[in-house]
Amino acid sequence: GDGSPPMPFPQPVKVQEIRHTKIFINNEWHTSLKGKTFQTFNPATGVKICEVEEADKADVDKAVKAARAASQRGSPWRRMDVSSRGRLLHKLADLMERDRALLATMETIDTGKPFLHSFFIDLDGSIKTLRYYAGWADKIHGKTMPVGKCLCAWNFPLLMFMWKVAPALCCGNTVVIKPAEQTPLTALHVGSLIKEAGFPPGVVNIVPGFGPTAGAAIASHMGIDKVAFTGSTKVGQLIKEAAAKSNLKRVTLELGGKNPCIVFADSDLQLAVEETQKGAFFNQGQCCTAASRVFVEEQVYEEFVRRSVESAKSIVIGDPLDPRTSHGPQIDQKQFDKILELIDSGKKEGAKLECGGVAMEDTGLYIQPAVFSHVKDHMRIAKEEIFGPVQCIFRFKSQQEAIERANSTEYGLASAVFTRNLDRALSVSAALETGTVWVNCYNALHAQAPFGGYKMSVCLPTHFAHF
Ligand code: TXE
Repeated sequence: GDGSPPMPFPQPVKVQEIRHTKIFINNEWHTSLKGKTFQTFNPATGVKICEVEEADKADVDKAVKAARAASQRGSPWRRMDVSSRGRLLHKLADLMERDRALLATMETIDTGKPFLHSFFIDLDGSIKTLRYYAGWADKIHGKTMPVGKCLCAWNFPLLMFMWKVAPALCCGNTVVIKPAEQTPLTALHVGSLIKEAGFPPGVVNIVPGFGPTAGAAIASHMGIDKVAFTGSTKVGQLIKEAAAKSNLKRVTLELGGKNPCIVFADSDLQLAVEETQKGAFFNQGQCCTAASRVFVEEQVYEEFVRRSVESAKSIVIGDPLDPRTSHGPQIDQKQFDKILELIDSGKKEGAKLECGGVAMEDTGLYIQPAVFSHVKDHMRIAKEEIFGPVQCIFRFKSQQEAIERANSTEYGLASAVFTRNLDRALSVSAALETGTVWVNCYNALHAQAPFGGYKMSVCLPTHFAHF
């Protein structure tokens, strides 16, 4: 080295007590009108973290009233000049940087994702998203929509929050946001930072609660002009239906994926093995962009499978707060059971389970990363979104065949091509029906780049990438 001491790793902080567990409306903390609470658990231990106030329809109404009032003509938020709006977003980003280790620790405790991932990926992405949109605040001319509502998934709680809230605020909207019931904690902490940053009351309101109650109230609310949602395709359909049946509010949906990678024999094989596997197993496989179908050209198929198995076996599974851990537990029992059931279906339908795919014996919802070879297109594991650490490897003969099979899905979110031939990279990229195509890499996401897709993966009526 250059003689300087090694960079210390960031460390998780000791969380004695979760301070913010209530409904956030008008920059104040409220108890639920029905007097209900729900529990949130640490998926690595199964231990309850705390109780959170549960918002229902009446609490959503209250939040919408606050958001409406905050966007009235003449309100502080409406009168604020656009560069001050940008400065507020930067201020919030500064506060998140100050609390970065705490937020990363809370995210890890609530989701089970490894601490260093929370710190370097989720927090980095959230802060950069805020700064990116802070820069847009004084450069947008045209119409804005007064009240937006957002519903978020549990796989990237903080990042999804920022993807939705930052562009909405940058345009001068007010929002009501419902975090996923599994992971409300970081959103509520950010509520306290929003107040500290100096956003006027009612600009951001946070209603922790469940889908069929609080979520459905949002989707069908007459006082909301726009809804943005990340979650399952099934619930996405319900939301668009509820929006249509109520006030035709605008809808942005970010739904599932069954994302293909095509690995040609002329690729850097080791790079392809590493990137596709990172794509399959990152965040315990709980990514809408998960690389769940890997098509490998027949000449290198056996070697690719051999190296993928070797690589899967070297993954460090363990306590997500331990910085050495690269793979944590699944989010909850429902997802855990769904994944194991799909793995079982893969074995029954004749795919070869090369390694992993079994639950770990200790406590916690751990599943050993699974590699399936000899997967056929008709199998359930080839068609359904698994949302778990399962890599499916297929064999192909010709480029045309690989493209057709990659595209034959109802989804169209992301894909990747691995080849050293630039002409081929360009022509295959153009032929793949997905919003993003990565070339010789995977999951390269940036606040500055749009994120969208084809078919049943997304529904994006605005030019903004996320909101
Ligand atoms: O999702 P839900 P779940 C996929 C993934 C996963 C499956 C099920 O395949 O295995 O979905 O996960 C809210 N009206 N993804 O059950 O139910 C709910 O409260 C309004 C992909 O967790 O879609 C939560 O905030 N809202 C995905 C959010 O929807 C409702 C991320 C997601 O829950 C609602 C997550 C209703 N009727 C799951 N019902 C991705 N694209 O990354 C539920 N919700």
